[in-house]
This record gives sequence, C-alpha cells and structure tokens, in this order.
Amino acid sequence: MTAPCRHVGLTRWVEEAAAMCRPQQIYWCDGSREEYDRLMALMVESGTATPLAKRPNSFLFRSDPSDVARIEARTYLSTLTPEEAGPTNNWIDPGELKKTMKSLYDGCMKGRTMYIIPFSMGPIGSPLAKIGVQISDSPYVVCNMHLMTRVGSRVLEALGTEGEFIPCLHSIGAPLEPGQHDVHWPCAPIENKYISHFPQENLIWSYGSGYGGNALLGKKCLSLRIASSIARREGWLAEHMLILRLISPEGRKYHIAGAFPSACGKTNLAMIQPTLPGWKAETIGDDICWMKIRPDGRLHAINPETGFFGVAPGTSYRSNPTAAEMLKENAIFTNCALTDKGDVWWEDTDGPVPKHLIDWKGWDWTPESEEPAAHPNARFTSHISQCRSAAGDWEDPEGVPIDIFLFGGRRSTVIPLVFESFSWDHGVFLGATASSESTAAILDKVAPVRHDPFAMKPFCGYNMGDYFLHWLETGDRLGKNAPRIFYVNWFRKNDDGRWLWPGFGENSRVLKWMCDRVDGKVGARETPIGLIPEEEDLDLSGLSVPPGDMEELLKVDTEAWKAEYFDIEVFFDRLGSHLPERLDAQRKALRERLRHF
Ligand code: GTP
Ligand code: SPV
Ligand code: MN
Repeated sequence: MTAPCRHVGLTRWVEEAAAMCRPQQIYWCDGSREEYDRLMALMVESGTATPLAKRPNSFLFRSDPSDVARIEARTYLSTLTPEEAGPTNNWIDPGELKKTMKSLYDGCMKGRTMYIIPFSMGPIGSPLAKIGVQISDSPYVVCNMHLMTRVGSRVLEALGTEGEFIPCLHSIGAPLEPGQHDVHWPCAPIENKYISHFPQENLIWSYGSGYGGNALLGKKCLSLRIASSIARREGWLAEHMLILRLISPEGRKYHIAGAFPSACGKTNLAMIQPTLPGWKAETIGDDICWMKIRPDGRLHAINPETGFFGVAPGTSYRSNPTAAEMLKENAIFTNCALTDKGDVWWEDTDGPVPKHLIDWKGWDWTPESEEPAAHPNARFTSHISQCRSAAGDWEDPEGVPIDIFLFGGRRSTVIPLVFESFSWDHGVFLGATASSESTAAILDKVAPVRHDPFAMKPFCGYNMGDYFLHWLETGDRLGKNAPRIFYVNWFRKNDDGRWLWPGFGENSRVLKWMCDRVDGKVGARETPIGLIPEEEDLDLSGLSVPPGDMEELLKVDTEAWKAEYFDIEVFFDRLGSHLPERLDAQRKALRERLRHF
C-alpha cells in the first residue's frame, strides 16, 4: 500500500523500519469505524478475539500468561548518561541498546502486517497536543489505540509535510515463517522484551510485549516518560493523574488532579458518584494529565487520552456504577473470565459467582478452583464517549484550572485517611515520599511497600531528583495560584483485614473537606505529618462507621511514623546530589516535628 502521507521524514522512517522488520505488507491506519470492525473481524476469525453475546460490539482477548502487565525490569530510559536517568530508572547506553534491539527487530515482522498508526495525544491541532506515529505488528494494538487516542487520516493532515512527530516502533517480536501456525497471543520471551525510551531523540522502541503500557505506546511511553522530559524542558507538567470536576450543591466547581500508583484508585475516583446529597462529579481523565500555566496564572490540565484502560477486577455496580454501565457495549476486555452465556466475569463484580467459567488462561474454572478466574490485572478498554460521567467539555483545549492535588497510595497501616500539606514545599515532599503496597499492575516482584513518588516511579523520563525540583519551581511560578495539596489513603485495614473506610462513592466526604479547606470554611488539627481533619470536620451524615474506626483512620502513630521517616531518609539518600535542598529541609523539619510530638 502506498503511503497516504507526503511527510518526507515519516515516509523515510516507515521505509527504514520496513527494511529492518521485513513485514509481509504495510497498512496505513485511517482511524475509521470500518477499519476497527474489519480488524476485529479478522481477529475473531483467527481465534484471537471472542465476541461477547451479552455485550454488543464487545470482545474478549486472552494474553499469553507471560504477558499480562507492564514489566518494569525490562523498561529502559536510555539517556546519554546514567545520571540523567537517575537511580529510579533502568539505564542502558543508547548505542548499545539500539544495537541489541536492532538485532531483535531484524526480520521480526515476517509473515505479519506492519500497521502505521498516526495518533494525537490531546485534541488534534491544539497547541498542547503531541503527535505520535506508532508502527506495530499487532491488530489488537491498533484497535486499542482507536479507543485510547485520536487515530488516523486527520492526524496525518495535521502533520502536513514537515510537522513534528514522536516515532514509536513496536513489535510483538514473533515472526511467522511460511506455513508456521500462529498462536493466540504471540509475543517474545521475557528476556527479549524491551520497552525503551530515548528522551534525547524523543524516540520509543518497544519489543516483545503486546500488553497495555508496554504496547499502547501513546500511553505511558509517550504521554508520561517522553512527555515528562519534554515538559521539564518546556516548563509544564506531564503526570500520572486522574482529573475530576466536583460540583457542590451551590454549583461551585472544584478541579482535582490526583496521582495514585497503578491499581490504586484513579479510574474509580475519576468516575466517582458522590454519596453526599447535592454533590455531582464529572470525569475529565483517569490516568494521564498534562498541565500548563495559562495567562490567568493558574495551572490548567488536559487529558491527552480519549479512553480508559482500566482494571476490571473489583469493578461493579456497587463500587463503580459509571464504569459498570460504560462497559455494557463497545468495549475490549483482556484477561477476564468468560461465562457460559457469553459474558465476561471477574472477581468482586455483581451477582453470584458462576458455577462454571472459562478462566483467563482458557481453562475450565469452578468456584473450587484455587486461582482467580480473571487475572488480577485484567483490563477493559472503553472510549470516553461511553462514559456517562464524562464532562461535556472534557476535550476543551484550554483545560481546566486545578484547585486541588491529591497524592496517595495503597497502605493498609500507618498512613491516615487524609491530611493536608502545610505549604507547597511540604506538599511536594508528600508527593516525593508517597509509597504504596505492590499490585498486579506490574509483573515484577517488588518490595511489599515501595516508594512511588508522585506515582511516577515507573514513568518519570529523567532524574527523579530533578523532577522534584521541577515541581518546586512550578510552585514558585504559581505563587498564590498554586493548588492546595492533600495526601489520601483509601486502603486502611484493621487487624482482621477488613477495610476501615468504605471508599468509592463515600470518598466524596473526604473530597468535600478538601473543598471546604480551599474555601476556608473548615478547620484542621496540626500534627507532625500535616493537617488532619477532626472527626466532626468530616461530613459523615448517614454513614455508619464502626466505633473506633474513624479514630484509627485519623490517628498519627508517632512510633510508626519514625519508621516511615527512616525509609524516607534511605530513599532520599539514593538521589544523592540531585535531591533538592528544599526537600532535604522538609525531611529535617519532619524529623524535628516527630521528635517533639
Ligand atoms: P491504573 O489503571 O493501573 O493506573 O489503576 P488506577 O489507579 O486507575 O486504579 P483503579 O481505579 O482501577 O483501582 C484499582 C483497584 O482498587 C480496583 O480493584 C478497585 O476496585 C480498587 N479501589 C479503587 N478505589 C477504591 C477505594 O476507594 N477503596 C477500596 N477499598 N478499593 C478501591
Ligand atoms: C498502569 O499500570 O498505571 C496502567 C496500565 O495504567 S498500563 O497502561 O498497562 O500501564
Ligand atoms: Mn495508570
């Protein structure tokens, strides 16, 4: 197929990639509905996709058991020097990494189609948007990109003959020899998987995986790792955050951006249905947030994506009715279980547990089975137009002005339900010292609790210490317009493993306290770690929390915090001379406050 584009640089890059990967054919994606339907039909025919009788235009995919999540140990930030990548990233010299990967790419698309996917992160043509072109040999990737980004001919038009684009080369790494039988989810063995970023060239090379953030390169690779390094140079922020608009009964709008690590509640909070009477919420984004200081002096946020790639297990009409409703049609499901009636199923969803299922590996499953029926990182893909809580203006290229930042993680002990920072610097310290228990969103075995600063540990495209400095300096530029910063933890448990806080829609009670703080309407108690609400400052009307639970949720255990403090010290030490002095001052101030408490 001849290239429908007259962009010399793009045409040349595609020709070079084709010469290296040697696909059977090249196909330029136009982004049309017809194209989506055709590729889905092709995958149904080959047995890769299962159409769902119970959900119109929806399909189930089962990945290879070795390819179920992001793989941080195989994700590389290939800056010119290791120092630029910093101690929280994996580094390989760019020359060496390219040499290794070129030998893997050599002939890697034999027997397959090379899809050229022009896409835009952010509204096409908007000054905030970035154009990428992904080359991929996975039709599953093409269909997911259709839902998650703006794909196709309109993007090529915006690119013109010499527009700037970010090249994203992707192969599943499974060439097909003539006559060779294909498997349902081809991919390369773990030791050959590479998710590589070359920030100095704005270049992404991914090999060997077809799953999620490893393969949908507009998401974590472009919109976070590469974008954060561009954002630092250009003076803006690219963050792993949800964007939510909360509307009070009086009609006052508050815009909240929240960074929680993978599988720690962004999608759920972005789609919150407040339980407090009169409060409403609108979704703007659930995973990625690009922010710039606008002429009004405030920080404005856009969601560069167009869809959700969300965690399926735990999603139900009780926990997230908006998502449950959204997934009734036009969705892609990956690694969920299949019911006998042709529906998808996962743990902690609605209704009784079925007597029989086909599990995510394709085997028979009954309630007696020891393994979960859906993979814990099973996901749905859905376009934002399917989401009833999507804000009418979610695509506004001006973005929304942020009032409140949330940081947090999943911690069953120690960290209170909510606290506010004393200042911007202290807020940056809270973001920088955020930690979380590990989840199924990454394949790697990591420590039970790890530091995940700003929920960006896996996604920061440069030295983490310099990233902290960028946040401090952004606060200096914002001055009195800087958003207020809070830390939350929805995941506290008691000794029996029961959730102490009901979470989900009830989180609106905590958000309301924050809005009242912004408006100066409510007090807070000063503690060594920050400003905590008194129980009576939280609107708990109509909620029955067992006696003692609220006290536990709002308690600061000084002894436990001293242990937290030592972990922070060890983590900060790793950043060496890149740790900004102002954060070290925050560390010392915390130590003093804990000592005198
Ligand atoms: P990524 O897509 O990996 O970035 O994850 P995310 O941050 O969007 O997390 P998501 O909202 O998908 O939630 C992950 C898991 O946490 C799901 O199983 C949810 O049911 C659960 N969860 C979300 N919010 C809450 C909450 O308030 N309380 C409790 N107990 N669980 C929650
Ligand atoms: C995450 O892990 O934070 C995700 C899923 O949002 S993935 O797109 O696979 O990175
Ligand atoms: Mn995420």
